[in-house]
Amino acid sequence: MKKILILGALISGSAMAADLNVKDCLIQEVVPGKEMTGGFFTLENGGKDTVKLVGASVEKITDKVELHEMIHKDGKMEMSQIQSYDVTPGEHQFKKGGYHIMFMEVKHFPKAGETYPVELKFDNKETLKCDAKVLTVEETIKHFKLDDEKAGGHDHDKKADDHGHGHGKEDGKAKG
Ligand SMILES: [Cu+2]
Repeated sequence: MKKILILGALISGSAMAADLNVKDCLIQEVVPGKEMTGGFFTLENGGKDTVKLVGASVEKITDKVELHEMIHKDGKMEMSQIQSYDVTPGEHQFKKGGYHIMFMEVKHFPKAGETYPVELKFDNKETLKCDAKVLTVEETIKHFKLDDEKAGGHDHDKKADDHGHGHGKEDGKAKG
């Protein structure tokens, strides 16, 4: 009888929590020479209240995980750390080139095909867990259909550089 009561308490406890869900968790492989990489996921807030995402952890990869946004600066997209993200009712996609979590000072380098448990932390003390699949940089770009855009950094699709070169060499050095 006591067991049933405890179980009942657990169920009602979680039913009181905000209606939050996480899906499509991904981690991009670390670009060679780097010690940081991004994590992506989709958050669904099925409740009526805004909840703040305040942090994340993936203990196996690093102790240092930041929340990042992308901002326009001098005509370029740059990453910038934020302290929290308002999860308003609805769906929120954290993606390459947009909001993401950033694994800093990576000590264990994740390999494509592996999965790691990611924990997201909210200001109401709730946490959400998901298994994040590791994708190569190319797979990540494909996943977010970023082929035609700069994905915000050095690691964007090489093809984007194929045009735009070859100018500026015509300034009158005609010899002979
Ligand atoms: Cu970042």
